[in-house]
Amino acid sequence: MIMTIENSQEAINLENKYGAHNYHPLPVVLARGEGVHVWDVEGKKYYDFLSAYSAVNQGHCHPRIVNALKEQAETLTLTSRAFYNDTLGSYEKYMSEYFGFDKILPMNTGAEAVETAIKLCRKWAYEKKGIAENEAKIIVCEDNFHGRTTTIISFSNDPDAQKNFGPYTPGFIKIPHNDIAALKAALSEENVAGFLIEPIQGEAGVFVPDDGYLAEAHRLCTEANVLFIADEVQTGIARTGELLACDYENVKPDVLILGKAVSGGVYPVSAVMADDRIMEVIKPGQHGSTFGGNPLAAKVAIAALEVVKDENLAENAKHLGEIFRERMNVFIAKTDLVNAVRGKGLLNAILINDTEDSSTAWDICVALKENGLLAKPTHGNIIRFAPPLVMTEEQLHDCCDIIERTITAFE
Ligand code: IF1
Repeated sequence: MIMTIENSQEAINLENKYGAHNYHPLPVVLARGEGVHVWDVEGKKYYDFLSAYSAVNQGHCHPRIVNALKEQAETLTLTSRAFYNDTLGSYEKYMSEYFGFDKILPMNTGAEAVETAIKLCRKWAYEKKGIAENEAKIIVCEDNFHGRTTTIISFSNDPDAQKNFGPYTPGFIKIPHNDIAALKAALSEENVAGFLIEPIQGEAGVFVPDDGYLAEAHRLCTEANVLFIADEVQTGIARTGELLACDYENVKPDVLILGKAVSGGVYPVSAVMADDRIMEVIKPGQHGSTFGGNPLAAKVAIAALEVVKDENLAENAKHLGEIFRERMNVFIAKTDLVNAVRGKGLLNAILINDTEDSSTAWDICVALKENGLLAKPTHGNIIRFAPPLVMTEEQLHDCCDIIERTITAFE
């Protein structure tokens, strides 16, 4: 029997009783979303300043994307890859041309796409670079977040993500993000196959590397015949003010990983993009997924990416991001509670002036919720701010007013 939720507390109680406790959500129960706004069960309206961790860049329930879903849902939802269908080829062509690669390997979640990229890199290393089988090493960055599968958490240094999930997958070398000397040293090691990097580290706290870092890292990888693998699951799809964060430095990754806003948050869609010289190592039966590239995903993703282009979301994110950081810096000069703001486009974070283990950042987010804006701390004293990219300048100023007013009340 399906229960109708009468009030927020009822929903919270149900999740507490029947759901694994693998999250600690902010105490708000959402019932509807439209554009930059969401409403809770009691009908209270909020600005969404998290965008489902950058999956809803196009705004909640974008009509063009929802209509694409509806139309395809009444036509053909899933065939599996045991047969061809009339949407996959056009989707693959669309994605290859949109991002400038020869081919796509379509998957569903970001972690699956990261796992796919790791397998692709290793296979390329053995079959093209000539590294001895099972000896391939992939360089990763400390404080990375690439998902929650067993192999991915094997190279995490976040105890919460890793502890008691062993034994761990070997074959990874950890170096600090934004450190060229460390990358040079790692590239001189034996059997290096790839370098997997988030152009901006999201979960770690929106760490933007120095200008030129990505271009130099990519150059060094090319020189060492090592694949530069960009995880743009969170930074991609116009979030940072360019279509991809790598675009700021004209870096074309050897392997590009996409997810989240590829579908505008309407359906799980992820993808790995690469040119033939790499993608051709995958032969029939060597990788796949029941839902990978299904007709629903294909039509939803095309609509979501058309919206990114037609509504100039990258330009808007770049423009509003500059306004946001400017307003925060003026505010920071007037308050002791915030140390810094950092980010690119509309992927930003503020640093609360308190100890890592203090609850101030959390308490501020609860107060922001009371004042009609939803955001959540990443780690400790860092609050990530990532509104949908369809926000207007007026709405952004309204949100900055709420943020400043709320934090000031904490002084
Ligand atoms: C959660 C974090 C963000 C990602 C990058 C791959 C994935 C993610 C750069 C995996 C996913 C999500 C996961 C979600 C919360 C969110 C998150 F806080 F976990 F770290 F955004 F920063 N690469 N990030 O950011 O994609 O399998 O989730 O589709 O697990 O709570 P996924």
